Amino acid sequence: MHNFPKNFIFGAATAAYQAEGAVNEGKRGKNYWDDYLAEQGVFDPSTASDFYHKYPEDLALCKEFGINGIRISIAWTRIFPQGTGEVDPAGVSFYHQLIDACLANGVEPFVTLHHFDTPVPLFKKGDWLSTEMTAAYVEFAAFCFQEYGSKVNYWITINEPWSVVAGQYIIGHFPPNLQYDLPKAIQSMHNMMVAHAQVVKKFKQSGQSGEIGIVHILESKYPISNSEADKSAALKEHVLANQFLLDATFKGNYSEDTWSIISGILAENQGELRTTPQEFEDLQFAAEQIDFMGINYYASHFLQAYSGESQIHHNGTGEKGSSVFALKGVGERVNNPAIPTTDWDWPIYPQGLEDMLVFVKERYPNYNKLYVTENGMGDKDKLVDGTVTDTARIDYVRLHLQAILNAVEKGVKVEGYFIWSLMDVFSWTNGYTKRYGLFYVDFDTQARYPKESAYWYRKMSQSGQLS
Ligand code: BGP
Repeated sequence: MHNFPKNFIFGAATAAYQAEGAVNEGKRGKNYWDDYLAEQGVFDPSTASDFYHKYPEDLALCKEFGINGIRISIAWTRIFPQGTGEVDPAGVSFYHQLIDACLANGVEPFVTLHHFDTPVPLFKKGDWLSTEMTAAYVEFAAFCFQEYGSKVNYWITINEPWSVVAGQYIIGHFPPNLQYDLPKAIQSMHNMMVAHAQVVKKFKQSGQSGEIGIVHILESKYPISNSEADKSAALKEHVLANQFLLDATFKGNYSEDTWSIISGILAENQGELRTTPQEFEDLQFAAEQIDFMGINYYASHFLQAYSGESQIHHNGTGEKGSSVFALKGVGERVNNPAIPTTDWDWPIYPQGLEDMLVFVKERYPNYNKLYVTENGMGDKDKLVDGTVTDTARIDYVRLHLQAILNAVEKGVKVEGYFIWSLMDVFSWTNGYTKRYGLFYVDFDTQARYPKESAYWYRKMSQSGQLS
């Protein structure tokens, strides 16, 4: 099958902090990346792709290249510089203009309320581990619904809870840079799901028009051998990174099989999960009311059993083969020689996307519909004669779109695809050398150049067929 479903969205994704730059415009407050990155002094996110000023040009490119959907996120600290309290009218008006420009160009905005960018005052209170954070987030969301609700048809509550906690509490490359703290990671995921649920409730109870969903990164996990021990390692990482969040999303609770693995991981890591009955009521409500889920998919993992202490090395430089990821009480990710990897050691495995889409349909029959809200290939692109010959990226995207069409043929409802990313953007832990865009950005001049992939994407979107 090569035909996309009718009205399929051929989109592209961005996130505020990675694209906008302009960190000193208006009264914008800091999120937790600003001081951390400044102290490190390795990457400067202050200009990024200058989307704050260049969005008219970027949206004109969308129109020209057949891109009819865009993921944007609202930077919380442009609206509430301190996370709560005083509102900055300049920030409020910026997002009106941005959303209006999307609509004027025929590009449907999918608007994310939290994409890795907690305001500093709330970060200091404990981020998603604190109840103040949840309360403030619900207020911020309600403000956005009120302000932009008449023109936004698709809202996303939170981007990738798993990546947030993996970065903050397991890998340690997101502030507060803790490592191997699985209990904090699990608690924070639960709290994020409760916050998501409260926002869904607010949205639905306010009689708002439009749809609301959440975006999860979902990477399939496979045992590297048929041994029971390796199978168990793969299952544990799957439950930790995928199923725990999916159960909360669609069941509104943690099923017995999920809970037995999560409680085992908590016990091995001397932790416990605190929950309240009210939280499960909210989760239940949201599970029944959620309109869609976005899946971000880049890679899958192969696992073997592991009995040592946790050990991780994050490959943030593109030095192939340098990654280590082993978690106490879970398992160890290993290289599968049959599967190619990117320079950042991400296994390229489209079958993992098809398997995941089918898994969601089968385990959660109430899922309603899905979008692939991020997928793409980070590479060390070279601009030659005004373009980039990014054949590897086209191959990567083609294979993943085929995997989506295979899943559609198996009855999974997938209504759109958003390539990560629209243009080259700032990568949180890899800086500017890991490029994903359909449009190359010269970060010195901020000029945009369509890559070969942009022309290929246009052909596909215009024909509605995978070529
Ligand atoms: C996702 C995030 C994006 C983006 C992407 C690529 O997890 O939602 O914000 O960064 O991954 O990741 P990276 O930039 O680390 O290569």
